[in-house]
Amino acid sequence: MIAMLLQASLCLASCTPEKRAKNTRKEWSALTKPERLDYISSVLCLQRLPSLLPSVPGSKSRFDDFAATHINLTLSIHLDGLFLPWHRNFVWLYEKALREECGFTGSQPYWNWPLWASNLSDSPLFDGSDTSLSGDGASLADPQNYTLGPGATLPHGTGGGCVLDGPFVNHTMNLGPFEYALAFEGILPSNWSAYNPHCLIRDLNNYISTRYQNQTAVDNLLDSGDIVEFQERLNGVGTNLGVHGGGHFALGLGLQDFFASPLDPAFYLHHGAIDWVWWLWQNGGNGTGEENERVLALNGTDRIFNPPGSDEVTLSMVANWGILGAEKMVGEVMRVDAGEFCYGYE
Ligand SMILES: [Cu+2]
Repeated sequence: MIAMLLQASLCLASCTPEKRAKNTRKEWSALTKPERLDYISSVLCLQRLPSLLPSVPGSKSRFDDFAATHINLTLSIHLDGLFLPWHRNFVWLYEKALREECGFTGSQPYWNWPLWASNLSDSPLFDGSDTSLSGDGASLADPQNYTLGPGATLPHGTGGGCVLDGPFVNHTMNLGPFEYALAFEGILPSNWSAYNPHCLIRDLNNYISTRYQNQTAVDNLLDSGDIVEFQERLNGVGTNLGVHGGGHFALGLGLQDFFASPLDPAFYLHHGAIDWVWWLWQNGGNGTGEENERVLALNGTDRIFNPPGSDEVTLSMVANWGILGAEKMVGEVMRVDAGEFCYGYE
């Protein structure tokens, strides 16, 4: 019955190969400079548009509305069964806002981690030029190691302070920051919506990206035999950061913030890449469409760390994106060529 309902709703919009080809998401370096500038100016526009979330004092712009929604839902959308489908629609809603509210004419780009893993500041994404998303932060006088857990630390990178150059040098993060441990304790602070302006920080960290973002790690992820294995290799186990955590940690405390990381525009290229590898993995299964068991494969609940008592995620579970977009069934966001989606990757 659910499958039939999904089938019916998915068939409403027809995603032809031609339509999909026009919506091809590319790695940042594959974009022409005018395409990069179009994306950057659209993000800057979203950062200027007034917030539609008056209940969140710290959300000052449409750009902030996305981070505020993510903060509010953090404890249900990470390290669980909702993680992949929720973020797929989140990035798509962001792309849609860039297009519809800021005149963006391209497709959401992504960050192909292994290309730049050994030298992040060489990446066209983080080289600090006008066609980057800004570069490293100022180096700190007394940089501290990052703590992953008891006895587990990682070295700091080359920055850590406010970004020094590029288009987002004046971008202000208006919400947070949140302690890393809060997510593990399952706590959303009661003052999460407070206005707390601070600069955009970055700490480019080649040690972390070399370790977690290399081609072997990505190949290993794509070799996962089932969704359980895929999620483990994506998110890591114990103090292994996995490919997902690696990308967050490799950019410093801003991206390490479980709650407020979408305040850095780089979030959407990292999560564009998460969506890209999920799509690659889904396509690696046998059969086409929903006969391919990977396409609708889910694992986990609707609560961080899948605690007992939380609800197992199913295709008919309804997920929400706050004011960013309509509620959807999880089954409506599993395919990039069905429902409201019609995009591909190259
Ligand atoms: Cu997230």
